[in-house]
Amino acid sequence: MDIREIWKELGIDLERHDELLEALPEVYEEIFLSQENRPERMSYFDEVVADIHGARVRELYEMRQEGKPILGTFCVYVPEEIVLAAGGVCVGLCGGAEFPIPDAEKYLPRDLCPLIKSSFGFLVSRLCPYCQVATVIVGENTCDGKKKMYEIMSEHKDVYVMEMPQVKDEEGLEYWHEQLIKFKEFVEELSGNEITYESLLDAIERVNAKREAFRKLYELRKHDPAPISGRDANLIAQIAFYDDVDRFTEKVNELNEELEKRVEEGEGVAEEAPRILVAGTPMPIPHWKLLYVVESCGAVVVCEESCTGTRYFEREVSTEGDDVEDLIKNIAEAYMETKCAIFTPNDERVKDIIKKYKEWNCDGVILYNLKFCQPYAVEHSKIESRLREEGIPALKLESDYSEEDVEQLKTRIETFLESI
Ligand code: BJ8
Repeated sequence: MDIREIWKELGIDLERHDELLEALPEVYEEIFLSQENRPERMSYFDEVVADIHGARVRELYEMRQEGKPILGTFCVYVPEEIVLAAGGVCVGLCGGAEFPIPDAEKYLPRDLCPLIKSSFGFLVSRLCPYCQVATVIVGENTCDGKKKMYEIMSEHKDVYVMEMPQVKDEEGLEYWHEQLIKFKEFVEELSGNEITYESLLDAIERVNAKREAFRKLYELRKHDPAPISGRDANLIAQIAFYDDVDRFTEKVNELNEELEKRVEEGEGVAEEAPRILVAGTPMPIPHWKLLYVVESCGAVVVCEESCTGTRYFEREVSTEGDDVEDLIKNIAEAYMETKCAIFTPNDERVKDIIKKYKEWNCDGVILYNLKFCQPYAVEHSKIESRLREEGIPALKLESDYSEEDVEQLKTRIETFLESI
């Protein structure tokens, strides 16, 4: 079937969808393809973006036709392993584009995080085939904005919401474990498949392999000069949310082989450039602005402490245990390690940022949050003072998906880079 036929069947607003895709090639050329000395194996990820609503949407559409459930998600707390074990697929739906925000503002307040508005806007404007192909959306009660948005979203699509603990203590872990058991039962009912020890173990191993590939990629970025730019590494993380798990892992491993050679030969993307750690809110596709501006100012981003970065791959799920119960417990424990600002207290995050600053041999930290994201904005004030005490140069930045503040960001970043 022609892809336009698929889009039509999924209820996409074809005219506006054409408009949305029209701008992409030019922006992509400027931000990614114009970079000098890019790893050749970025070509796979370039192809994925060039066909962003094509091949993968077709795959998902066909899976859905076969009766496999497609679960649209908005948070790294939704356990992909459980979905895979039931024969389903997880697709990250976090929106990183400005385009559908006016559609969202018909329902949601303007003073709301752009990630929430963009994600919601894509759904109500019928501009995202991933939203349309999803059998159900899985929300999670993390920040207040998302929590309340899911209530309105459920008027437009089936939504299952996972409850989240707020505190990481034993009770919190127990509560979270119970939520995972409920989620497992929900996914089993949706798919009509029972999750067995074998299917869950296999899913854990596959997702662990994806995380391991990522870990290697980030390890390689510790070298000086960095073998890959920050914007390319971040693009890979963005694609991880919707690509096929096994194919993606293979492609990242292939890229890692090329990067290993680069490291051996002392080849990199930006010699003697200041090395920056960006810590903060996720940067979903196509929110490429911040890393592009930082690198255009002459620095190189070597690590992102974010859910489109280290928070995505750091937790490895243990395969120890004899039954499904044990494995679910392992998933609960591993996922609770995620250092999201919605938890209180979250002191381990500042320690983690300091550790990463040292390990990635950085010259400065940019604490970044999307506008109106209270959990990260508040936490960053505290982290900024801690970094100062440690003598670590830090810059706090806040932005959204618009282009309006690019010049202002440039000025602030340039001044910061001169000071380090
Ligand atoms: S685990 S960071 S993916 S909740 S940026 S929508 S927090 S107002 S995305 Fe997140 Fe899960 Fe945490 Fe990660 Fe709210 Fe902040 Fe917006 Fe955010």
